[in-house]
Amino acid sequence: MMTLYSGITCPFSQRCRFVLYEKGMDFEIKDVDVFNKPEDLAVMNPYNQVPVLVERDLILHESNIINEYIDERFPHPQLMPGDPVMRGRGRLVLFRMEKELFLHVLTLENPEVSNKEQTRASEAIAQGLTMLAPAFAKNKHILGEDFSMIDVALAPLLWRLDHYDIKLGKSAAPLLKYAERLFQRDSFIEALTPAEKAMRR
Ligand SMILES: N[C@@H](CCC(=O)N[C@@H](CS)C(=O)NCC(=O)O)C(=O)O
Repeated sequence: MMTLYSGITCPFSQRCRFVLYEKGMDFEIKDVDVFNKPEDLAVMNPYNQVPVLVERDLILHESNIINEYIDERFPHPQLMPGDPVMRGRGRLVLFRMEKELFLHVLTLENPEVSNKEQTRASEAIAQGLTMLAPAFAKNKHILGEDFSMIDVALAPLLWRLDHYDIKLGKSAAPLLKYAERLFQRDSFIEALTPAEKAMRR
């Protein structure tokens, strides 16, 4: 059985919980308080961070790497595109998402950065999301019609917009509608921790 070491408010851990519940197989989630980390976390992950996935003698870290492993190990429903061209495009979108959005999420998750840096990070995210928004007037999901791993990767940020005090203008309406669709998935709801549920009322 797979065990996920997961931060109770960690957006990267939420990605992995979301995929585990999408797949619907047996797994165990061990809640980790990132401000009081268990000693063995540093043994499992040289960066001493969650999420970490353990399955027998395999230990993985990095949310997108963990999620691709789960997707290949349990192929139904398949979350990375089956077609190599679309899969390549999907990986590129994941890469850009990390560089252009989640780099700033890391700033917002870091309690040691100044208010000025936090504001700059929120503004950069707002700008990035606003650029993405018009595509959702046409497309149901990031890669088009089908829900995929790329939607999984973005969802925890969309869930935290109020929590991070990220303000979006009217032109982001299609993105917010898309977000509401994601939030209605059973797997998304099941994967939320009580602390994450409290982020949105
Ligand atoms: N790039 C990593 C980011 C993981 C990450 O930043 N985890 C944070 C919690 S959200 C953490 O463990 N922080 C504790 C620390 O860095 O000491 C991923 O995608 O898994």
